[in-house]
Amino acid sequence: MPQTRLLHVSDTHLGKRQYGSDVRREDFADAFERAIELAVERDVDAVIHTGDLFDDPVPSLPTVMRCASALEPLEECDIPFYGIVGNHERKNDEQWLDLLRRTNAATRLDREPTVVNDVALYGIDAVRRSVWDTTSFDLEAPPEDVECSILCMHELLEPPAEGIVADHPVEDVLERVDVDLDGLALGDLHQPKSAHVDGTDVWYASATERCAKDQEETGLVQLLEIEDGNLTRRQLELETRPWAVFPINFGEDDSADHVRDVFDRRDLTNAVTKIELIGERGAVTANEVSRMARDAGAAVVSVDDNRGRVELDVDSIEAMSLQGLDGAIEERLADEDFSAVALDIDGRVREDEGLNDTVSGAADDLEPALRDAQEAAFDDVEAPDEEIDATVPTEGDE
Ligand SMILES: [Mn+2]
Repeated sequence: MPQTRLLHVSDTHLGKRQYGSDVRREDFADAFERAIELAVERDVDAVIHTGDLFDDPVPSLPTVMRCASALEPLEECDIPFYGIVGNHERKNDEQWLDLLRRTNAATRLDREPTVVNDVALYGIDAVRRSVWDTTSFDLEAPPEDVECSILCMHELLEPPAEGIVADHPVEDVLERVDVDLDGLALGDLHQPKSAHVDGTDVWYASATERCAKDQEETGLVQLLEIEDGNLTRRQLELETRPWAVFPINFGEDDSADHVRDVFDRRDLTNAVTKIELIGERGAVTANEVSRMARDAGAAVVSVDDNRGRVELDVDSIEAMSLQGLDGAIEERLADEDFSAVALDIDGRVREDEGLNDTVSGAADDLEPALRDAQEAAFDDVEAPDEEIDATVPTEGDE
C-alpha cells in the first residue's frame, strides 16, 4: 500500500469576532484558508477536522459562504474534507456540516469506517456531559485490509489534557471503543498535546488561531503519515498575526508619557495587543491607552482596566464560619417560594458535587433536571419537541 497522508485541522472557530474585531474574524478565516492551502501543497489524501469548525451554532451567512469558498481548492484537487461536530457549533437537529455535505464540500465522520487507502476513519461528535456515561462508543469493525484505524473526537481527555481542564480519562474512551485504535485525533483543547496510551497515539491538533490570550501554542496543524500501519505525525505551523500581551503598571502620578514609554519598548506593529492596566488609578483612561496602542501600530487592541483593585483581606474571610454562611443561606431560601428543582440546583451548585466548572459544562450537567421540571410543570400542555439548548459558549471556553 502507498503511504497515506492526512492533514489534521481543528478548532478553526470561523466567525469568531475576538475582542469585537472584524480584523480578528478575518484572521480566523485566513488561518483556515492557509490550512487548506497546506493540504493542497502537500497533496494529502484527506483533511480531517475534529470540531469547532464554526465558533457559533448559528454562524452568519457570510461566514458559511467564506467556509464554503475556503473548501473549494480541496474539491478541485479531489481531496475530501471529513469532519465532526464540536461543542461550540453544536445544534440540536441538523448541523452546518450537513449543509456543506449537501454541496459535497464536506463529509461527516461517524461510527462506520470511512476508508482512505488502508486507513479507517471514524468520528464521534462532541458528547454532552449529561449523556457521557450512557453514550455508546461502539464502532463498526473496519474492512479486513485496513492497516490503521483513527477515531476523531472533540473532548477534553486526560491524558493529554491535564488537571481541571480535563473532563474524562482517556482510558474511558479506549476501553469503551471496541475497535483497536492506532490513533485518537482530538479537538477542543487549543494546544498541541499528545500521549501514548495502551498502544494508541492520542493527540490534540491545536487551534488554527489564538482564541484567548493564554493560548500561545496555536496556529498549528498536524500532518499524519501512515505507512504499513505505522502512524507518524509532524506539526506544521501556519502564519498567523503576532500578539503582544503585557501589563502596564501605573504609579499615582503616571501620565500618558508612561504609556508611551512602555509602547516604545515593544513592537505592536499589526499585533493583537492585549493590555492589562494595574496599579494606581490615575489620569490616563483605558480608552486613551487603546487609542495610543493603535497609534503605535496595533491592529487589534483589548484593554482590561484592573487598576485600583482592593486586595482582599483573607484573614477576615477565614474568620467567618463557612458553616454559618450556609446556615444563613438555608434560612433565606426557606423564606422564598422556590420550586424543588431550583432548590436542588442550588444545593448541587453550592455543594460543588463534581459539576463542570465551565458555564456550558455546568449547563449540560443541570439540563436533565431542568427538562424534567419543565415537563412536570407543563404536564397538560403539549411538550415542545425540540431540545432545549442550555449551552452558552463563553469567551475562553474551549
Ligand atoms: Mn474549540
